[in-house]
Amino acid sequence: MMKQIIHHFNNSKNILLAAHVDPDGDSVGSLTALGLSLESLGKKITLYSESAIPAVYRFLPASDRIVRTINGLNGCDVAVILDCSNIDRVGKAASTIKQIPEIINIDHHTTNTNFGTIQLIDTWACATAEIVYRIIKNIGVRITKAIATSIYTGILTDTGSFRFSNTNESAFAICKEMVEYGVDPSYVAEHVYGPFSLGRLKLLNRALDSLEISATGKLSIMTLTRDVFEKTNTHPEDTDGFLNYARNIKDIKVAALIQHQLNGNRTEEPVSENCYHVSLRSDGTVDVAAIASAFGGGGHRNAAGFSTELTISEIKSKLLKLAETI
Ligand SMILES: [Mn+2]
Repeated sequence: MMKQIIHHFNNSKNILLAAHVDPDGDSVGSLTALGLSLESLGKKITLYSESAIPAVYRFLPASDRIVRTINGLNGCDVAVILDCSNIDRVGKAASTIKQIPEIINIDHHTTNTNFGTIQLIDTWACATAEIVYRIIKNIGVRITKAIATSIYTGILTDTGSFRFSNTNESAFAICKEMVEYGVDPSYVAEHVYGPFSLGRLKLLNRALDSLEISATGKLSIMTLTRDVFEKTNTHPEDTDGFLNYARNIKDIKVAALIQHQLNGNRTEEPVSENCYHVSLRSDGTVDVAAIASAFGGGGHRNAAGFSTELTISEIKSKLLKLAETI
């Protein structure tokens, strides 16, 4: 697979790289790291993310070059889809991207559907950025500080700062190497975990206030509706990390956050009025990817999610029913 991918990169002229909607640090970091690497080989690159890049990741080099729309194929001969369990995760452009002759699927989700013409899926990788790192090493690109910062950020954020169960030896080894290439860990942390806005603190307050615990004591549910985002002048990206509080409660095995789907931070184009996004986190003993799959979503064993048009009370009663079995 690695050989085939490098062969395709070497023989291509014009490469489209795409992240998933509502991108996280791994998705954005993988996008900019691989994009800058391919550009250094003389390739024309297009970096694509349907959603705006969350403010905390806008410090990443080349993040300002990520486009939110593509007009046709523009001569792209290869597409690279990063950190997406299925191709529709790239959003509306999926149907256009599907027409690109070579589609390379690079991911670490256990729920990956094996889409594309070439797959490089490693569910043991701590982050897609780990797989991107291996590709970059294999192509022989010189790792600049910009590329290193992108890889470091992908691994740092996807491992929850080396706390989650996907934190492996490579996470430390690669990040150590990235620091040798000039990454400044405190600079990255300042941006990624930087000071909260007042609105975000108020949103956290509302989220904690909404906490409900199942009768079994094993499931916690937080709920945030559209009006709360409006009142606190915040966006869905501001809920990043909230689930850690709900999951860290004693005896809790699964934490859920139900929020109005506001189409990422693109509040200008809301999705259907009553669509909710549910994020799930596990303490490691429950496979939340399986729960999310039952609702048509996906993810990892310990972090997954799904979108649904069920009402809040329907979602809660389904989740509470599930809680009786965990
Ligand atoms: Mn990831």
